[in-house]
Amino acid sequence: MSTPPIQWYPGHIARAERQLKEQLKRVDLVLEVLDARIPLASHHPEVPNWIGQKPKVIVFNRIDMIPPSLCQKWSDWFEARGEQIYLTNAKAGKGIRQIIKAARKVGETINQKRRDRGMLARPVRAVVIGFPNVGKSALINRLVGRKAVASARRAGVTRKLQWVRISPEIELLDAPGVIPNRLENQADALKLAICEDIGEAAYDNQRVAAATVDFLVDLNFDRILQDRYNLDPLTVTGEEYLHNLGNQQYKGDIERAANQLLNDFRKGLMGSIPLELPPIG
Ligand SMILES: Nc1nc2c(ncn2[C@@H]2O[C@H](COP(=O)(O)OP(=O)(O)OP(=O)(O)O)[C@@H](O)[C@H]2O)c(=O)[nH]1
Ligand SMILES: [Mg+2]
Repeated sequence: MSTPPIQWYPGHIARAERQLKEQLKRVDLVLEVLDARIPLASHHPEVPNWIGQKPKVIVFNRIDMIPPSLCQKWSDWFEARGEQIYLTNAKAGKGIRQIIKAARKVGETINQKRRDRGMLARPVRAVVIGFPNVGKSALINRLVGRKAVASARRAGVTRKLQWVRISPEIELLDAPGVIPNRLENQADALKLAICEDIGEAAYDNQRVAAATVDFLVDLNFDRILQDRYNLDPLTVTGEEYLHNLGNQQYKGDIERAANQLLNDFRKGLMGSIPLELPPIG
């Protein structure tokens, strides 16, 4: 393929990763936020190495963007691997109480140990980590119950690490999104681009929009495209589909067609569409 691979590792992410590793020494608990549409591609492969033996809570966010039946399937899939996921919609504030409960439990264990050693109790310190734009800051705002940190529809909103006290018992660290310095798997990189979980400087809109069409066809969502744009995706490639859409609706402006298609997907206007399903076996 003539287009260059998707790579994105800007300076602010490299800096964030260094600071995050530094801060990790001071935290008791890690909340790892995944994008429910792509929970495997949005898992940072270095997380287990970074956190070692510290307790981790997997926050499975954006559940409103996939079908409810699939949430259960993912829960079962993770459980079969010995991991529990916490289902959340950080935008609407769903699933928040369970996370507070889990954090409090970790705090109680720590403080029991401290008291046994004659030390004073202290708040449990949790860090929220994950890829850019998965909803880390939105989650923090919901946990705190007010708009304490910036959250917006763009990868790279949070630039600095910031502590927020959510109660006398719990302190949270908001971190910028971190991604691997090389995106080895380009299919995963495309999914991240489609879901806007990496910065738009990393990719070509038209290529990512064409890939969206290909993913939707592969996952048997061709009807959605047919109904929305009145064009059948089954007989053409994603690239051809995008060109046809541009010619039919945007006077040959393919970039506009690409932006429209990506926007429709990202805003959920095509419905609740997952780009990954639990692997079988
Ligand atoms: N539909 C939906 N939108 C969400 C959810 N959680 C967060 N969002 C939206 O996703 C966008 C990104 O949220 P942020 O909280 O800024 O994400 P972040 O992970 O902090 O992003 P960076 O700071 O850029 O790394 C915002 O527009 C949120 O409102 C969710 O569960 N469902
Ligand atoms: Mg943020």
